Amino acid sequence: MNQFKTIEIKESIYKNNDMEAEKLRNKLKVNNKFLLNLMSSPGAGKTTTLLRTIEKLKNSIKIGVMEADIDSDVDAKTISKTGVKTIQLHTGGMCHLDAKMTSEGLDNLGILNLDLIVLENVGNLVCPAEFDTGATKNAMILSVPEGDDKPLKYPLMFKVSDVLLINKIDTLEFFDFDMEVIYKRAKKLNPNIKIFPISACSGEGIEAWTNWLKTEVLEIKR
Ligand SMILES: Nc1nc2c(ncn2[C@@H]2O[C@H](COP(=O)(O)OP(=O)(O)OP(=O)(O)O)[C@@H](O)[C@H]2O)c(=O)[nH]1
Ligand SMILES: [Mg+2]
Repeated sequence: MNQFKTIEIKESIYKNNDMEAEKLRNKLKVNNKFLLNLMSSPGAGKTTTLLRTIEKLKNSIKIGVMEADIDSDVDAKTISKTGVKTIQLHTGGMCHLDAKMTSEGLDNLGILNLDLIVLENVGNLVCPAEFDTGATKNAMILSVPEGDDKPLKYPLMFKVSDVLLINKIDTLEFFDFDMEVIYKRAKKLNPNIKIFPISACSGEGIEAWTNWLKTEVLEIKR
């Protein structure tokens, strides 16, 4: 039997998403909960990075995960094996989550005993950038095979993200991907963006990323 629930969530008809998102962010802060919205194109490595992150942090931080997908529960199955509280959200065809949908997901997950909740958003570099989920921080993953031109093509995603994880650096030798160029392009769009080059497969760079995340999660409790 599956260790997680699956919830069908509908697009909210609530127009004022920004207001709703701000309300959720404040509620999370008051309750000392940190919600990380993890975004990327399909296959950039959200689930693999999450597995590494859970492995590093689960002994010191209580983690819960919401897996959002149009359909399927492949990722929820993978994540639930780590033993962290997991829920699958089906968006019914929608390519993003808004604040109301996120809030509904959190209610179903049950966050009373959690410090960090990670939302693995639907794989897409466009729609999730347009809808504030109410998360404490937004993190995006760009993987090396996708190319260093992505800030030029999908600037909003880089603008709304607090963190950029450059994943699959173990493949750098096979691709024409310029690290210096990607830093320049991302920082031009968002001077405050934190950048961590990682390989979710080899584990390279994961320590710096999880140290940053842990500090942020503990900070919200102060
Ligand atoms: N070489 C290499 N492959 C990776 C790395 N991280 C992930 N992958 C591979 O990339 C593929 C996609 O990884 P996922 O973690 O499923 O990506 P995702 O972003 O969760 O995908 P969706 O949920 O479908 O959007 C898998 O075959 C992973 O093994 C990495 O650091 N290096
Ligand atoms: Mg995934």
